[in-house]
Amino acid sequence: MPSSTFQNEPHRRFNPLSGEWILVSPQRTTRPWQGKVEGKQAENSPGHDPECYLCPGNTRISGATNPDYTDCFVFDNDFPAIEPAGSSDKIEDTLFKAEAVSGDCKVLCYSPDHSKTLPELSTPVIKKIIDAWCDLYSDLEEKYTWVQIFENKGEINGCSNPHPHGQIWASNHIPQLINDEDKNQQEYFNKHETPMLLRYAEDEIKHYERIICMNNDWVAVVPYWAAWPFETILLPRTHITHMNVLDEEQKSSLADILKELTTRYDNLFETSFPYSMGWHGRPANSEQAEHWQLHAHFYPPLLRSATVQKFMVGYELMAEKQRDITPEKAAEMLRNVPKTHYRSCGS
Ligand code: H2U
Ligand code: ZN
Repeated sequence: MPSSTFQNEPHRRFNPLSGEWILVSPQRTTRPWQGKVEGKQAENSPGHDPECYLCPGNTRISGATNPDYTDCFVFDNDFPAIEPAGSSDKIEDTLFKAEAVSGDCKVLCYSPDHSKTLPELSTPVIKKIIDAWCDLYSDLEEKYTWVQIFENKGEINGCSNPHPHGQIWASNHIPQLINDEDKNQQEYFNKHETPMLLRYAEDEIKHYERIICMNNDWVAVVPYWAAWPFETILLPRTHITHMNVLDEEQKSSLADILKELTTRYDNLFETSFPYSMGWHGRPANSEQAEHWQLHAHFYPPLLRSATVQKFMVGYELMAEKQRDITPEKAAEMLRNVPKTHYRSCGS
């Protein structure tokens, strides 16, 4: 939907994927800021840090030593949030319901180079990360119903280590947000006989105003219903239910768009842009999954500079999520920055 109607007045937008409403207050962007100012993150880390738990050859907290890896490196999380040997215990009480969980937690180091995050890695290296995601997904979906691939980047975001890495948590239960997306996509599919996010990508391409970048296979947009200021969703342009069905060409074009999107993020405030990103696709062993469309969410916490953070507090915690700048304005800002990483300019 083109949104010229609501560019300057408070309004709410509906997120059909999560089922939530979001309050948008574009008139508020001129308010003064006297709150917390985050310190800029350290910019020049070494290629190998002897103190880093994730660098090749170093010893982790558990005492295990990392091999001298040269591509991606996967290891079992030394402090897993979910463990393989869960029981099947349940508490069925109406007000005190609980169930046991079991699963597996892995850490994926993207590269041996401690100093480079995703946008500064080459596309062949990013393609290897995508291959690693697919391999981990196939292994884990044999045993678990949900495989969550994600990356939490940046100190401001609570990430414990600047070494480029992501995580994979697999579980025998479908987590809450996935359950909501599953239900909403199913309802849409039943009514319209087409996957919601495939139709959504086609519509966004027609409107163009929220597009950041695209190629033959993928499109990155600030969703119409974005809650975080520079939130994006990365969508395939054809019907793809989950990661393992991507062919080589789609993986290469995914590497290209991941590099471009994260480069644009870094260039926006000339900082290593923090975010939480993660992949959603059809749950493992789904009998009927035509309603699912693979996608990645990026939720960056920054608001208006490298040092001013968006806090989801107050009204957001008590009532509903709220944003000031419109998704259209955010998309325009991301579209207008250069495609070449600011740290590589002139080098
Ligand atoms: P972040 O993505 O939030 O930085 O987390 C890194 C993960 O790496 C975290 O889940 C694990 C932590 O448990 N880790 C190890 O398994 N071993 C270590 O020696 C350091 C960190
Ligand atoms: Zn490191």
